[in-house]
Amino acid sequence: MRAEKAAGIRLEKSPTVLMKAKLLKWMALTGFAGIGVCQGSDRPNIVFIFSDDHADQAISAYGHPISKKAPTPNIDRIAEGGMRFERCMVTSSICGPSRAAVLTGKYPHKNGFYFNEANDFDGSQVTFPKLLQAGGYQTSIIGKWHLGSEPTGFDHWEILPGQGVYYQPDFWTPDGIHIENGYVTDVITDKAIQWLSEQRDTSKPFFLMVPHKAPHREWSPPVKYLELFEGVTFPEPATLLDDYRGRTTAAHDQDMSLAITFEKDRDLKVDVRRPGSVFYERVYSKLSPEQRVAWDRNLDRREAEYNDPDLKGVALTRWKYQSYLRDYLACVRSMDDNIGRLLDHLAESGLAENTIVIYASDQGFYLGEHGWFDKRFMYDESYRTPLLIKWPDVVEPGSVNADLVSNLDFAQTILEMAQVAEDDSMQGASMVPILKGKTPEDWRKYHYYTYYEYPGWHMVQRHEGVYDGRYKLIHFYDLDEWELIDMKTDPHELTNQFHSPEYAEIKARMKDALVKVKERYDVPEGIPSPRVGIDPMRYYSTERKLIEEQRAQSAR
Ligand code: SGN
Ligand code: CA
Repeated sequence: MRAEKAAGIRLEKSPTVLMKAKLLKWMALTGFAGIGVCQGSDRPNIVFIFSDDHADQAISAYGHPISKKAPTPNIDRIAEGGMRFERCMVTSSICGPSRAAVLTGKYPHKNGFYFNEANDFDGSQVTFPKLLQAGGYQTSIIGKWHLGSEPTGFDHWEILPGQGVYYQPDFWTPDGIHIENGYVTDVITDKAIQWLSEQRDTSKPFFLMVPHKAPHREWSPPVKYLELFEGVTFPEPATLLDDYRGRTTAAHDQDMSLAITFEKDRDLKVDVRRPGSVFYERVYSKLSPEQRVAWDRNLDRREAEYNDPDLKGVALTRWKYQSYLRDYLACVRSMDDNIGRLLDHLAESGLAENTIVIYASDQGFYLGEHGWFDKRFMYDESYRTPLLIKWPDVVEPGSVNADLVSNLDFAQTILEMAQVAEDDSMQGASMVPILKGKTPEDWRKYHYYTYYEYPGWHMVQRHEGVYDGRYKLIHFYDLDEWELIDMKTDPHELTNQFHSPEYAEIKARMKDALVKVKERYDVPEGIPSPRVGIDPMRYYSTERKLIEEQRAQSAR
């Protein structure tokens, strides 16, 4: 069996695990009772591991130079045993809207969730977990939720309130909120394994969603990985020092650059051992005495480096980039370890053979490309999200797909995997034929993107756009500025071809495509900005706020 072989790559390493798995398989085949290997159903179990802000540049299965220095062997196991998607495009590159799209299979104008923390997700609407439940699945979610309202459609839920924290995290459950000792990625994984082994109803197939906080800002690694990448120099992206020449006002005026936005007492973790610093409030004040000793050593080193008088200008930006990647990738490493633990548990318990494993992030992320961190823009690094699916005996191990798929498709895909009917209101399509190696003739040729959160964190203008796998048309409609990008000749997205005569025909085709996709998804014209009247100053970073204040003063 193909998938067994893939699982065997790991199993071979441990003869006990192998024996245990074989025994469990025999018990399941012979109907030996009481072991919980999907009795009562031949439908697959589904484990959906969902991370936060994990760029595919930081997954070694995707082969990017950064990941060569910080490999992810366990996430790669999912790719090796299944399909790796190269063009999974998000509906909106931001947490809440992405999660709402995943649950409902709909764009924001249909599910009502336009931007983070704006409103609570309307949990009374149809979601795929509810349909799974009605279809006989047991459903569970353990980890980040970030949709405000209480989860619906889950038999079991333990979620991080809001963004969650890295150390000693709170968990919100139907019984209230309580604190757990430990590092968030470890705790989520412990809970997921515990649910699988002790709490679930073994008479039913299950759907388990494991959404991690990592590697979200403020990128705080566990103590054991604080020094993991000390002395490692990560390759810089070609556009680290991008000057946005030729691009729209939106690219110039964002507040998400390493040079300006990256905050000293939050992101650089310098001068943070005092109440009032963001890092103190969110991380340092939560550390146990032993954890504090390790962090103090690490913080001393950062401060010494930062205080070098020669560290300024471009050298400082470069140093920030290295510091950022060390933290980000150490969080990824711990997540990868934990994903390995979860995969091992599935193998050891005999569940792996009948369990589909999906790995995705809520969106991609900038790892220094265009001089940025964060996401939001329709440029590739944040518009794309990683997607890996291992489906034993169905998906060809090690396969790669480049169709335009989307987080919009996850709901219908999971429902078809579970043989549960989709809801007519869903706007995506099931990827099951693609997973079986046959892309339907009428698969989407154009993907529609939309982003609404302005003013807001990082000050990215509202925009929408359409992408055909090569050309990308972006409209910053509040500014009425357009960008047309040719990803083939300009993979770093540095040249706006919107006004180039040689692109006139392509521009016309893409404009027409934008009108058509909007018709198809029933997007109303001129959705009013949901954030009118919000003071942008509230969202500017410390340094950018100073710049804005100086600007305002000299204009007076
Ligand atoms: C927080 C972060 C932002 C980030 C948003 C959205 N600020 O507000 O940097 O863009 O979350 O992230 S922080 O001070 O909390 O670090 S998302 O993943 O939830 O969309
Ligand atoms: Ca996110």
